[in-house]
Amino acid sequence: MRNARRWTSAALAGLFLCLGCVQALAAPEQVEKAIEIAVAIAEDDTHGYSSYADYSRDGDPDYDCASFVCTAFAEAGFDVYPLNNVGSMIGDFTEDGFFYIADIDFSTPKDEHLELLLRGDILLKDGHTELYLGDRMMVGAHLDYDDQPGDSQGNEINVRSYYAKAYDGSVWEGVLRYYETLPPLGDADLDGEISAADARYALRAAVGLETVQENTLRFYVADADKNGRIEAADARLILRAAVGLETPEGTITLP
Ligand SMILES: [Ca+2]
Ligand SMILES: [Ca+2]
Ligand SMILES: [Ca+2]
Ligand SMILES: [Ca+2]
Repeated sequence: MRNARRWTSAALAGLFLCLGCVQALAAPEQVEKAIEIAVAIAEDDTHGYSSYADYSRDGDPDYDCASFVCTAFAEAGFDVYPLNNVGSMIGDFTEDGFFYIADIDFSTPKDEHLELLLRGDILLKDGHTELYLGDRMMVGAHLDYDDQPGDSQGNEINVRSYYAKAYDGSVWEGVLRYYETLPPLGDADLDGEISAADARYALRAAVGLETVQENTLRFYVADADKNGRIEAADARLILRAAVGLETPEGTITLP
């Protein structure tokens, strides 16, 4: 036990040095297309915010938060309904290759939870959604500020700096993320590659500093030895895999 603890703190100390080596990879090509469409809508101020009815938020000329994000993904070729409400997005998107990831703790400081976000993640909470762009930026449709169609002040739909906590104190609850291929076994931070950051995440989960719900994508990949628990042994296996000493056996198995 003492040895395990010593290994744990030594590994954590070493791994902290490695943070920052993993950053803003490009999203899958089709997600990049959705980002491009979303940013173009945001920059075209003939489009503003409206949420009253489907005909007023269908992009002619205005959108609400959900129709803005969903239209961008629909126009990029995803089989999703452009006029979803926030409440119907998870069901619709997870039928088309997206995973809903609900175990990121958005109440932690930004520096901690931003490590777990990827460019192209769709941020969700009850009643609101925005699209994360990486590098602490996001794009979304917020509010109708000028009380008329369009975005005369340029702040109704725009690219802005990332926030976790809204004025009402609520934080994001999860993200919808698209994978062209499932993340490899051991990829505990779900960014598609095995690195020391994954070992760090698994280790934090093993000692209770991160909560990983069972039957989630992250649980399956973090349990690198596939024994049904996330423990220091998984972190050790992932760390060895990150430096090429071994490969976690097999693939993840979804329920
Ligand atoms: Ca705008
Ligand atoms: Ca307006
Ligand atoms: Ca990773
Ligand atoms: Ca395990």
